[in-house]
Amino acid sequence: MTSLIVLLSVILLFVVLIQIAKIYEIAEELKGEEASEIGSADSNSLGLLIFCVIFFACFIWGCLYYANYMLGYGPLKSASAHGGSIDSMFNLTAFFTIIVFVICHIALFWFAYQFRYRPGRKTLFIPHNDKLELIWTGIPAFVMVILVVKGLIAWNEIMADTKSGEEAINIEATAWQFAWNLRYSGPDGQLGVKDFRLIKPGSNELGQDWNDERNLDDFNSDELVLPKGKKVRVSIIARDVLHNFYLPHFRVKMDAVPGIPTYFVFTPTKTTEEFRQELKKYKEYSTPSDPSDPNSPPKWKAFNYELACAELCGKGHYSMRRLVRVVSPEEYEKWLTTQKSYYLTSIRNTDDDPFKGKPLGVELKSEAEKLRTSLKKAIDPKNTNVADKTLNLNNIYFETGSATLSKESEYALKVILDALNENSNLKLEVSGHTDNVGDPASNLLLSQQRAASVKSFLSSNGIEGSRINTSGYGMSKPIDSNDSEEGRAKNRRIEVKVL
Ligand SMILES: [Cu+2]
Repeated sequence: MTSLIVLLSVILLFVVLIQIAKIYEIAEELKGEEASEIGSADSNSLGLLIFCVIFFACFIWGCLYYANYMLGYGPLKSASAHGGSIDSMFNLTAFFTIIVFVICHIALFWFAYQFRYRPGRKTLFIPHNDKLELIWTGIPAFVMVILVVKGLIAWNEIMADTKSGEEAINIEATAWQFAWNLRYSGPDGQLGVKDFRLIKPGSNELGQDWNDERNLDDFNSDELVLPKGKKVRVSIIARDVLHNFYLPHFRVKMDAVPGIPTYFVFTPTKTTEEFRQELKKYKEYSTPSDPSDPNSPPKWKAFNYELACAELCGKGHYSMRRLVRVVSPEEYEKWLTTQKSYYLTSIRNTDDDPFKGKPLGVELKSEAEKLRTSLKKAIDPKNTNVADKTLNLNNIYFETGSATLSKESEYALKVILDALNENSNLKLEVSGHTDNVGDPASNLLLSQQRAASVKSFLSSNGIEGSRINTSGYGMSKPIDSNDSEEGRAKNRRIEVKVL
């Protein structure tokens, strides 16, 4: 029924329109052709003129109304060191094009009005004019040259890569449908190598080669955290289709191409908090961030920098948004200490780990640092806590069943050696312990020999023998149960005691 009424209404509307057109035609015939043409030319050209005025009024209003929402204006000034030159390029281009835009439109509408139809008025026909040709080719060419030269200078400046040895934060952004993987280089400052053949969904999304030591400290982060005032180099790559690494507030935008790594170097100049304070000054950003909830925090407070994929890479494209947080260098250092290497947390000692069951340089180094701290505490004469005076050197390794020190032990031994060299009054007791596997008498002998090995290492590095006592306790002083492999491993140990 409803659709029948709609159909009838549409038919009726057509009939009415046809009738109106007929009435108009008859009225025009009565007026005479000439007068009617003059009349319609007058009203049309006046209409165009009014349209022109309204058009420019809307244009100016739009510019003013949206100024504080546009990148580069109001509070949205660039938050990176190079961003200013992109903004000034944009403004320069806008300056020239707006001049042409305004002149062209005023001329277009004014000509339509000025030269509207009049009986006997003839069109002026100019077949060729060298001067005109020269003007309208020469001026745009000149302006183009200015824009291109200025643009090239800015481009070369912005795209300058970091020099080798230059300090920069190295990050890799890998895009796929529909996510980003953000990999930081870790303490060594270098990203480890990858091979697409090593990609293993779920455990090795990037195809990192664990045999490359630079990979071992790399870590991943959901959020892009950057320090203010430090150079950041992002290498950008995609795994499937074209994506685009876009940080609008930093004027960073670069395609992520499968198979061809691209990069961008930039320096953030405003922390997230500083940018929020900038926004706070503008009334546009004082309204609730959630329009449906008047009690939600204002827009400036809810603001975050963001990373977007600026390539229409598929239907889940919008979900590639990531938050970006710029903090002070101190806060960044603090954040770094909370980040865990992907290898150490997810790969270490699994079947994918080429170093499974073997001690690792990075681990030994960090253990040695811990030992250095606790040894300092043990040596401190003000510290009278007896428990602090005995240290378990859990990074001393011997060849199985023998007293020969293996190379990995050097990290821990070096710490002991340093302490003895720095504190000439320091005397130590080195004691060996074993688990309960095997014959007690030979275990006792082994523990004594192992303690002696440590002493001889220290002596061979210039430490007087009288400063080090050694003893072996065999299996008599376990610190854990001997029923599990883990417990037995803990019981096989070397201890030092500050005397
Ligand atoms: Cu994408």
